[in-house]
Order: sequence, then structure tokens, then C-alpha cells
Amino acid sequence: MTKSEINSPKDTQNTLKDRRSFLKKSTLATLSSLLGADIIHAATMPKDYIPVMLQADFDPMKGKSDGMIIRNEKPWNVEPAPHLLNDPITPFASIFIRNNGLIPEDVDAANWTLTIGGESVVKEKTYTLEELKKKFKSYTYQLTLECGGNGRAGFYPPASGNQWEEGAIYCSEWTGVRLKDVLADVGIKSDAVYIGYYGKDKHLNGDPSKVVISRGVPLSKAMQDESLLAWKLNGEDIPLAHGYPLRLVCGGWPASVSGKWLHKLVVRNQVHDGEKMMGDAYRVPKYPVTPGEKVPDEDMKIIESMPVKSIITYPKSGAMFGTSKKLTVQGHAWAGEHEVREMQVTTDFGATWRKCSLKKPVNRLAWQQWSIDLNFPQPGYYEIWAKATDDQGISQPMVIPGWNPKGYLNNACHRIAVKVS
Ligand SMILES: Nc1nc2c(c(=O)[nH]1)N[C@H]1C(S)=C(S)[C@@H](COP(=O)(O)O)O[C@H]1N2
Ligand SMILES: [Mo]
Repeated sequence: MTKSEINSPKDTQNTLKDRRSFLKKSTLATLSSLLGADIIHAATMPKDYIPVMLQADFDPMKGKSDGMIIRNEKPWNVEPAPHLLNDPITPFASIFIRNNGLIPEDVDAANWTLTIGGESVVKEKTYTLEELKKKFKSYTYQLTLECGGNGRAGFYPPASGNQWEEGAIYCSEWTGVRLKDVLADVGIKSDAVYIGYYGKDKHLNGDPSKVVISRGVPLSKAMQDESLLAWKLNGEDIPLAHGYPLRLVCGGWPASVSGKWLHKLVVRNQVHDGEKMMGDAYRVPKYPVTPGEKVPDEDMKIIESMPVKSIITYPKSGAMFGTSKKLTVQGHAWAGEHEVREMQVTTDFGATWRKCSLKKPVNRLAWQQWSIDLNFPQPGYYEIWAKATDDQGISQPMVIPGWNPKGYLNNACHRIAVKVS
């Protein structure tokens, strides 16, 4: 692991630990003076709890300039502060970028082709981008793409990789053809079980023969109506960083299955064994493990549908309000292949929860908007925690969920700070 792969080098980790234990031992009066305001629901605040505004990674300047936080420069990985994700359809400017290698510089869209091969096609076939657009009916869907490692920064001991906080998630509008229509045109054999993608990005070490990432999904996911070969994002050509000119898009699963700069698909008679399908990559233990534990390879499983989660996109954490002002809190909620059934918030550290109004998704696999009007009659420091529950009755945990070697699937409740004067 190189230094640039992780945000907090060892010495910073130790300083953070000292700070945590100091804060945990602090009296309410000390915490209040550090916050510059009384903690209104102190009676129900858990013992040893460190208020969001005093946690080491809290940065009120976050998102100040252009609002994008750089997690790594090579490869280029950036995420937006949560308040930049307030729109129901995420605009290009606020979309996180996750690259495992180098963005291709020599993209020739006019001569772009997609080859579909692999042992489970009847005969390999190549389409030009123009053929794909003309031959098949096109569809538009809003699809939620969340990095499997979104929220990784919350795990302890820290997991290596981009230290994503809340922002490695978006829901934009994709236009393309259905993968199932194209597969039907190619003709697949009865032993087909999985697909795998190949993109045109380059390996960081410059070796052109090395594949950066080649993941995929089971055939059942590939055959869903919403699984697209897309060339438009929010009605325009896909921006280069997000996969121009062609991308596989499978919403609701870790975004790593949505291959950018797509030029080849393989139909497999076994689980695809491409780059980043094995080992700890996008896989989690089949059972709860002790943090830091080494997990045997055979006890790891591939992440499929993402868990239920939500984000508070308004107000911005740390915002100040007057007591007389009604505050309309807003955000989104999503649940992988499932729908979110209920959305709740608490302003008293979980003692009481209030039900939010929640919209239906515009289509399957789109995130859902929620909002609630809150009043804060008493000046002081508050926190807002948000919790979604899916249609199976599964809710987000308030604490960090099961540790895993690469820090995937942190769907703990998002919490923001609000000061009322
Ligand atoms: N070709 C290619 N596709 C890729 C990746 C990549 O590095 N190369 N990264 C994957 C990962 S891990 C994620 S989270 C998403 C990020 O998509 P975005 O950059 O549009 O946010 O792309 C996926 N598709
Ligand atoms: Mo990712």
C-alpha cells in the first residue's frame, strides 16, 4: 500500500486515537464549550459518544471551492461533499469518479466497436457504436451507482483503498440499448451463467497487456430490463471520465460492475474470473469476522445487490439556523435491487424517530427522494441522523456494520451537525 492510497498515515492515526480518547473522557460541559453550544438532547446522547462536529474528519470547509474532494490523483479518484448531491438526477459536476487505472486518452468514438464473445456465445460478433444505436430500441433509466467501498473511511482498523466518506454514490439518467436485446441478437448457449467486461483504460504501470479491471454480473442480472449498454448520461455523450463513448451500466450493484470505455463483453459458462473478481476485491466474508482478521479465500463471497442506505443532502453539515426557522431536511435513499419502504430521522441521538415523506422511485433501481420539516425551538447543537428501511424490513445500522478486509458495504446512518442560534 502506498502512502497516497490512504488518507491517514500512521502518525495521523495515533493523533486521532489520542484525540478520541480525550473526547470520550470529556464532560458534557467540556464538549459544549468545544462545540460552542449546548447539546440539547444530552440526556439521550450515548455515553462516550463523540459529536459529529468534533470528530477528527469533520471539515466545515468541505466542498467550499468546487466541492469535490480528491481521494487520489493517480489514479484519479474524487468524491463530492454530500450537499452537492441534492438533485434527484445527479449532474455531471457532482458525480464521483473512480478509476482503477488511467483514463484512455485516444478514444475514437467514430470507429468504436463492441465485440461480444466468450465460450458461451454461438459465434463472436462485433458491432460498431452506430450499429448498436440503429439496430436496437433505446431506453432511458435513472440508475443508482454506488462504489462498493463508499463509506470505507468509517472502518477501524482502516481498510486500504480510497477513503471514501459519503459521496461515492450517484443516480443519473442513462440512455442506451438493453444488454438482453443485444445478447439475443448474438445468440448465447444454454450453459451461459455470467458476463464479463473489458474497457480501454490503461494499467497504472503502463503495461498495455495488463487488464486494469474486468468484472461482471450473473446472466440473470445482465438480462434485466435496466441493464444497459449506454452512450448517454443525462441526455449527453457520456463524459470521458465516466466511460465515453460506451459503458455497461447495471444499477443497484457495486458500481465496479458497470464497465467504462466498454469495447468487449464475454459470455461465460462459469463465474467470470477477470481482474478484480477474486481474492479480497469486491468480495466480503460469508460470516462476521473480528476486525483485522485474515479471512480464507474460500470464505469470501462476491458482493451483489448493495444494502439499504440513505444520505442527507440538505442542509450541509455544520450549517447554522435561527430558532424561528423551519428546516426542511432532504436527501435520497436506495436499497440495491430493492425499494426503500420507510425513511426516518432522529434529532435526539436515536431516542425518538420521525417518519419522513418518501417518494417512489421513478423506475426500478433509481434512488428515492425524502424530506421532513423540522423545528428547533431551543438554541444549541443538534445532530440529524437518517435511517432508511427497505421493502424486506431491513434498516440501516446506526453503528458501522461488519468489518471486512477491503472496507466494503458501510451503510451506517448518515449523520450531520446543525447549530441553532
Ligand atoms: N473500465 C473501467 N470501468 C470501471 C472502473 C475502472 O477503473 N475501469 N472502475 C469501476 C468502479 S470501482 C466504480 S466505483 C465505477 C465508478 O464509476 P464513475 O467513475 O462513473 O463514478 O466504475 C467502475 N467501472
Ligand atoms: Mo468502486
